[in-house]
Amino acid sequence: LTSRAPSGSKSVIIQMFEWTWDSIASECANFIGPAGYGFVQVSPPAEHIQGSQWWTDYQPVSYTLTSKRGNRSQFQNMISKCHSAGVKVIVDTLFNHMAGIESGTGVGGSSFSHYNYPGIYQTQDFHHCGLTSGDDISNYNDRNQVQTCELVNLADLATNTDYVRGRLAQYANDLISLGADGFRLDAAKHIAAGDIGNIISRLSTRPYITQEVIWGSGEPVQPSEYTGNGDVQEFRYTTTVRDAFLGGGISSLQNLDGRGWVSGNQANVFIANHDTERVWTTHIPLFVILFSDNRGYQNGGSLNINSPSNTYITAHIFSLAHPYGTPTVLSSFSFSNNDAGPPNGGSGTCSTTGGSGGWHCQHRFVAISGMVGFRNKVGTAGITNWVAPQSQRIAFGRGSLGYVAINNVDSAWTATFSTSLPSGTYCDVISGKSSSGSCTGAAYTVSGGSFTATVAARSAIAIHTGALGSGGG
Ligand code: LAG
Ligand code: CA
Repeated sequence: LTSRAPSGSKSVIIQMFEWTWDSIASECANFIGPAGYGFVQVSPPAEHIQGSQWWTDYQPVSYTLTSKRGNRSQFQNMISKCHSAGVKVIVDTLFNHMAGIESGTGVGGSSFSHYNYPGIYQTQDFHHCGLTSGDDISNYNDRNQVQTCELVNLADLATNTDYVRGRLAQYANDLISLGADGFRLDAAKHIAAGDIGNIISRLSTRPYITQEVIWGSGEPVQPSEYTGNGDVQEFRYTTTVRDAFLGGGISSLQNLDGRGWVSGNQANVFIANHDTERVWTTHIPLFVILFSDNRGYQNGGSLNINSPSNTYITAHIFSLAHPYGTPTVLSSFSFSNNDAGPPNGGSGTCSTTGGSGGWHCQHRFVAISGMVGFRNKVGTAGITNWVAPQSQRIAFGRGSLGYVAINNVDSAWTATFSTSLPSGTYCDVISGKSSSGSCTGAAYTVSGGSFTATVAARSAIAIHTGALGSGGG
């Protein structure tokens, strides 16, 4: 029904969290396009409440395209610049709700109050679930509460009505008219899957759709209900990969289909997003990870840039090497409190291979951008030559196109790996790249179906046929 991220070339998404439209336009041209990323996912563009916190964006007050990230013409210019660089644009979109605060004026000057958005929505256009005090969701085991009560007091749109469906489709069609290629549907779990299906049936194109449906143990609303609409963000992947890298063992990650998760070709996956990175800021004792299912972390938590032993990086390498799901890489900023907005007024800045001025620019990390080239090259090739000599050491090929080894222990791993890669010299894309036929980092020579390498402690190596160490190969 919906168009999907291409499963072969250029399928990797970057979540450009809080980047302004002008700064994304520049970054598409300067780095993102040339590096081979397929998509940027941009923060919500609709007019929202005022405030310095990042989360003002999740409280829309009108569908005027004026946000902290720029105006309509800047938004359109960003899409056109990204398209020129070969990068598609996914827009974070709020179909579930409007603002939660009682009244005010949005960043574009629109006045509003709770349940009254002049010219757009009035009281009758919202669910007033009448099931809980204050109409707030309190019990995730009650489907009606989850989908018709209010998520943290956010005015819950009556997405079961023709008018609201039509108005949301009109907004999405406006974004499509400006070139939007896809939508991340915020809080999709809080909208009946059929309501989403109706809204997207009204769209003028078949955009890429990824739906935020956070799985919760025993809950009635399941991610599988949403696959008819498009991709689903599979949060069980995020927590499973976290737990494996932090102690459970990465050898358990070979087969990710067949676990009851949405299938890999319907999953959008990430090591962290903007919600989960905000929870896990200190080292959590191992016993908590292993023996507590109810960790109390918002959205289940995840690895983040402060995770121990380089696991944030090695987990990204795994995510980009493994065929399960369409991967999103979060590109975010450092913060000392969970509410803080981005540095530099949201104008993103990077150094050559990382961040600057408070921005992380994870998408520029050598290991991550190198693995984007790997993923683009290996396409849909299956896992081959999987070995896991220890629970925290894995290596595998992707057909005869690529090979990766991940060493998640504190000592170096020297081994001879069997591979179906053709004989030749390959550049390790974790430590460098291929430049004019030579490697800026390590190089490995495959001969007669094997190669020997030393994988440093808490690190990885990756080689593929798109990054050769000499002109031959
Ligand atoms: C999402 N996915 O379902 C977003 O990924 C997540 O970032 C959003 O929460 C949430 N759903 C609503 O779109 C964020 C912040 C919340 C914030 C909310 C609205 O994590 O903390 O709530 O955006 O701005 C804030 C206050 C609440 C208050 C609410 C309404 O923290 O205390 O009740 O605003 O005024
Ligand atoms: Ca709802």
